[in-house]
Amino acid sequence: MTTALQTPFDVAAIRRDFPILGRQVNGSPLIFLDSAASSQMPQVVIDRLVQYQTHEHANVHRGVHTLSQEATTAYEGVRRKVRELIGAKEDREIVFTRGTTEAINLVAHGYGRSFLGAGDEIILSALEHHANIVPWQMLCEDKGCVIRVIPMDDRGVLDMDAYRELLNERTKFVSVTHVSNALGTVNPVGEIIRLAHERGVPVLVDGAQAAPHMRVNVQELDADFYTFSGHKMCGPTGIGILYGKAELLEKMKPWQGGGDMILSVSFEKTTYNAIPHKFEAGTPPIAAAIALGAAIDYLQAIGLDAIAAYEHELLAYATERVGAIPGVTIIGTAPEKAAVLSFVIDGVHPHDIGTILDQEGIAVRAGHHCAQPVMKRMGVPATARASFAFYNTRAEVDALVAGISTVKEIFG
Ligand code: C6P
Repeated sequence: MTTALQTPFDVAAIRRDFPILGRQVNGSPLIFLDSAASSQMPQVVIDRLVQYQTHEHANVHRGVHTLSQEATTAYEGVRRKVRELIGAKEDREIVFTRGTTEAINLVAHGYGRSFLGAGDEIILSALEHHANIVPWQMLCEDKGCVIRVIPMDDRGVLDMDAYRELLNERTKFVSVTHVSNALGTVNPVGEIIRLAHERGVPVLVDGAQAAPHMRVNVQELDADFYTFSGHKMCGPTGIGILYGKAELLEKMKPWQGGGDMILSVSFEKTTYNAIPHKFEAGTPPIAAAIALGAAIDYLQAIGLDAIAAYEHELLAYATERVGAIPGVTIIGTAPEKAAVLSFVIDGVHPHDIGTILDQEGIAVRAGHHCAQPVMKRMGVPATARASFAFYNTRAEVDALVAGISTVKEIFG
């Protein structure tokens, strides 16, 4: 088992922990600049998955036999690790979901359907991923509530004065992203929460692009709900987290019915289990949860503050170099950004940028990034997006710059 080193930030050692970073793509070394879509897994996480599947697999919370008890202990142990990672007060405030999308849908359903009604207003921001728009629209269709949107400026910075004006006696919920996946803007979520709480309005923070890149403390933020995905933070797909304050989770209705979320069932009446199990119907993604625990250990060993500092420096370097290329425009120039560099090249469709870079082994995402309203506001149909993790290097940024030059030559 390898463990990445901390000080000084030893990116070469870290890269050795990720077997995939050693592979070739289209005859060139892989340069993976798509971690915002899904990050790579270090060997320790892969090993933990294999260990569980090989020697420990059993269902949780169901068996008196040893394997089931071991699996339950490991699974519940990850709940504690998540609680520690995000500074939550209690383990029972951590709900395992399939990912951020499911976590937001759970709140829109479990909270929204009980506590929001006709004419009530939900404030979102102009920077949201579709996962933090569509569940609220579905709720509004059914319940007659209304979505209001905090606008942003040309840099991708939210207009906080407009937010203050949007907040009113009809506001019943605020749901905003911590970090924009399309532009990289870091939103002032602490201030957004503080202002909402002055009016007693609960706030959900979509932390999908924040949790992998910075230290998050839900109690310091005073977030009511906080959501993120395992596969963007060196864990596997199929596992995500909903944090919710216990008093809110307790008054919410369960979303799905079935095993684990019940205390007793008869044809006349079902009694629900306590939180968080009330929201975990059916057999959960046990292997993915246990591997997420290994990913959290791995990130904690490096240190989220060290990761944030390293990535900040890398993003500044990439911004300077890519921004200096004639004909290239960076989309999203907020002063506070994390891990994401979106750009367009004059006269070249972003999909062509992505395809040509791929020929050189460079993986970027091209398209609307599941954030079509962001694209519309920025006046572009799509962008190419390089997104960084702590295993990326300046040399990879240089390769991206060279790749962009190739794109420009081809489209000459
Ligand atoms: N963004 C991207 O390439 P899931 O798919 O449930 O793990 O995460 C959804 C999601 C929610 N909010 C934000 C801010 C996100 O960035 C994402 C996922 C990926 O940007 C895939 S579209």
